[in-house]
Amino acid sequence: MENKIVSGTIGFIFFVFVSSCSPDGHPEPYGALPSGAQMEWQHMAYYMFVHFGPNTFTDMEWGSGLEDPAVFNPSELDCLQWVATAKAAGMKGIIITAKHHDGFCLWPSRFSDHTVAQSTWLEGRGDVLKELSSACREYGLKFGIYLSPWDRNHPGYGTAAYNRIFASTLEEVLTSYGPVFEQWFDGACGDLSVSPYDWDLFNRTVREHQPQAVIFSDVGPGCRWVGNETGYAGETNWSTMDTSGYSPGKHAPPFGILNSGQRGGPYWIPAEADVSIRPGWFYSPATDDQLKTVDQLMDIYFGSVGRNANLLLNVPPDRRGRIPAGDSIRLMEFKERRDSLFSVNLAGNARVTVSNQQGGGSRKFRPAGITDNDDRTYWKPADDRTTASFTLHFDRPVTFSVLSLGEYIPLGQRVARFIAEYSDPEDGKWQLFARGTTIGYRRMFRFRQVTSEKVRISILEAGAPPLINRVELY
Ligand code: FUL
Repeated sequence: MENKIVSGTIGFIFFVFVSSCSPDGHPEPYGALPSGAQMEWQHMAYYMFVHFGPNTFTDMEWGSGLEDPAVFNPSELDCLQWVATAKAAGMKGIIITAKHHDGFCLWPSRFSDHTVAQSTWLEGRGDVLKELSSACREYGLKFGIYLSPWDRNHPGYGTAAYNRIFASTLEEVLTSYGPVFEQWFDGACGDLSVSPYDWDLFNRTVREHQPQAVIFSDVGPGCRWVGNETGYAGETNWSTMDTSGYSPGKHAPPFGILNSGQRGGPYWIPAEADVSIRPGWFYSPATDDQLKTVDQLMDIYFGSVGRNANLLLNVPPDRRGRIPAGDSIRLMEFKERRDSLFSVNLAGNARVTVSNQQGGGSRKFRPAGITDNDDRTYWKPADDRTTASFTLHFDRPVTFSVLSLGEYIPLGQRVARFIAEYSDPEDGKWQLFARGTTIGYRRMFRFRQVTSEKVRISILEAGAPPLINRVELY
């Protein structure tokens, strides 16, 4: 009896598997593909970076490691306030500098004597990671760790023993504070001539203890640095790359490659754009009046999230251990601007026609998959088509100044060139209003207002039949 149930279950699974692969036009995957964890990460789009530590109190960007741990003494540390701020700002998680280059650990590490335990804060009994991870859980935000391999304090740094010390430190953090969505490895380093970093060991340690964590570095493997600290991905931005022969830091790929990825690269390593709301990464009273404006933040948003990257925006807590009011207000203004811009997606009301469609009468891959606001549905032209177009028809003219497009990336990033046109209300001729190269998970454009009853997107070049699952007009 039990056996029957088991074999019945297997039969069912087999049936589902076979039928989902049956020849009804289900597209073949193309090139490197994202993992489930990378897909979840991609959906997050925008999250907070928090630089906090002795530098907050000494007005430094790179501490020497010789700082007296007593300098770390936030008077009103409140991680709930950080998390509430991030949540209200529309961010989906927080990555904290658990240990920056100065080596100071924001948790009482067993592998260092330069930590919160040696500080004056809460008489050495505090643990920032504990407070932050539990605040994240309470608010439903994801928690991420920045841990600098470069350690200007640790006496073992640069010696053969250091790789094990760093791996143990990593293991300690990754096994003490619950799920970690991203492990951030900084490429900046000191003298490694005696003993280079053992990246395989570091990555293995992450995989062992937090298999779902996306590993960030100059070369991934989970996601990659975008090649600058200004928050901009390339207008061309492939999530694929060939990292063979490269490693984080001094042997990283050229900035241009990091910024644009590589068409046909064998690994899926999407870009993450990191930038600070202030001129520096750490808090300084000198930068209180130098916050990025809402216009600058909007430009960065379109330059990162709008170019197939995730945005990691740094908002450093002050010496009280709170996000200053000015920064918090700026985040809310930025959120309000996005909310009002993206409030009504005009494309949702459009009728869609396509130049070509998967044959066989399949209801899957219908043109409506482009506008139905469902990430899992998409339009697919016939198997032999790598160019195709779709048109949005409106009952009456609509006015818009933003276009957003997206590919169904679980089956690979395909589009290499496209144009967007509207039909001129005067003479019905097609007028170009945007042109681009890659699309990927999301590609957004801003332009001067357009009014029309018809909008046409033409894919002019793709490595395989384009699978478009998103078009939005605002
Ligand atoms: C860099 C570091 O050197 C900066 O201090 C900062 O942490 C930035 C995010 O990464 O490599």
